[in-house]
Amino acid sequence: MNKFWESNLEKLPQDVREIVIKTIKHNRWRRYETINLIASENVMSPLAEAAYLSDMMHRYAEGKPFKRYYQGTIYVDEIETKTSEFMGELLGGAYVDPRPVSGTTANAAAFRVLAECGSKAVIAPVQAGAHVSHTKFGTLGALCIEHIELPYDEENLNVDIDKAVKLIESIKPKFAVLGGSVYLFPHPVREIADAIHSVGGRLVYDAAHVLGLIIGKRWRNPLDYGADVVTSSTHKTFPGPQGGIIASRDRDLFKKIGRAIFPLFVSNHHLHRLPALAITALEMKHYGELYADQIVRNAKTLAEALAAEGFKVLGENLGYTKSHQVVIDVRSEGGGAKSAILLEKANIIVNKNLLPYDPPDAIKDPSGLRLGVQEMTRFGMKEEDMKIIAKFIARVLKKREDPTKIAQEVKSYRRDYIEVKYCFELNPIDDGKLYLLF
Ligand code: DSN
Repeated sequence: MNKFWESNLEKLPQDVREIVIKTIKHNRWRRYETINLIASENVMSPLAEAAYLSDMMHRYAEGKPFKRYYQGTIYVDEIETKTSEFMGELLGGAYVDPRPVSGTTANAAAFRVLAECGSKAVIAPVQAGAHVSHTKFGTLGALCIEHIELPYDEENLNVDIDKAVKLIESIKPKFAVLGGSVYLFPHPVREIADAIHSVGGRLVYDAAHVLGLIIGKRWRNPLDYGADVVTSSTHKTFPGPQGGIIASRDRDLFKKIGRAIFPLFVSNHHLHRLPALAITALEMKHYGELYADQIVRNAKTLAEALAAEGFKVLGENLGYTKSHQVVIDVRSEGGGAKSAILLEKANIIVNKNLLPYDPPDAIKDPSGLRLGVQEMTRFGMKEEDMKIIAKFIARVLKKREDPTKIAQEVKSYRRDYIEVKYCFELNPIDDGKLYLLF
């Protein structure tokens, strides 16, 4: 606990103090003591974090910049315009709308414009990583658009291109969705774009997990390969504030989707995200390639090191991974649920995950774990650290060492990786005190 809280906590009523203490405990544990391998998370730079905690979090600005339904938005308008410009430039030229408050909201707006209730959409097979919002259980279902999975190619852990093209030609869906939440290798964007365009449909690419890799030029930019719309969140390999964006090079389509974001799916768009997103975009302009390069090298190294420790790592024949993710089968270590809990006791945070061969109802105790290296890379970890992480994991799951003992080792290992890298050096946090931008 820092000095400010040490000397001031007692001044608070008991129930308030409890909440403050739990928040401090969470912050310390997750930011300073654990190795976080949740593939969908990241941290902002201190500067972006300070900008996020701005007065904008209290304000409203429904509508588009300079065409609002509220007064008092002049700086918000200017920052939102710049945010869209910066993100569009990073995506190799695109119109960008930063108003969706999440990737799922971005998907909802795009899907709503591309198809009506009762029509059909094809999606990447769930085994190849489709996100729940792409399915009948999530946003597609809420819009009563029928989801049809593209066929799966077990050998390549990916969409089966030939069968997918035939399926698209026969059912003529309104749109296709690629991209997702658990995928190690790029989906076949060009092939699916050509097929869907030949039947008059559109391709949506959900870049939530790989946005930072795309911007860092370590993953194909789907807009260059025929995607009509990119939806994304802004807080995974792209290390910005939690939120969403929509990008497109088709001005008419972009405008239609903009009219669906507001008023259909978002009223106010959580304005404090905007300066934080703009600052992160500029960080990624300067450091994105270096950062993305280290992420993919770290993921591959972690996969190889886990395999060397005796784990069954998916994608062995394909080089394990080209993304920030590594997926392991832990059936022989007791299953995904048990393994994830054991690792948490050792201060290693992961999530259990269905593997391509799991039945969907195994969701509570699936066979696998999904690991993402983007956050630890952001804190400066390199290939050698990945080998050490693999050893920690093996000691917990294979050698069955006491996880609470390993938790202490993880905590001291983490001490060297507290500062956020790949960002501007100015750090408005001093001795635990955050200097807000007032
Ligand atoms: N559910 C998130 C993930 O962990 O991939 C994405 O929204």
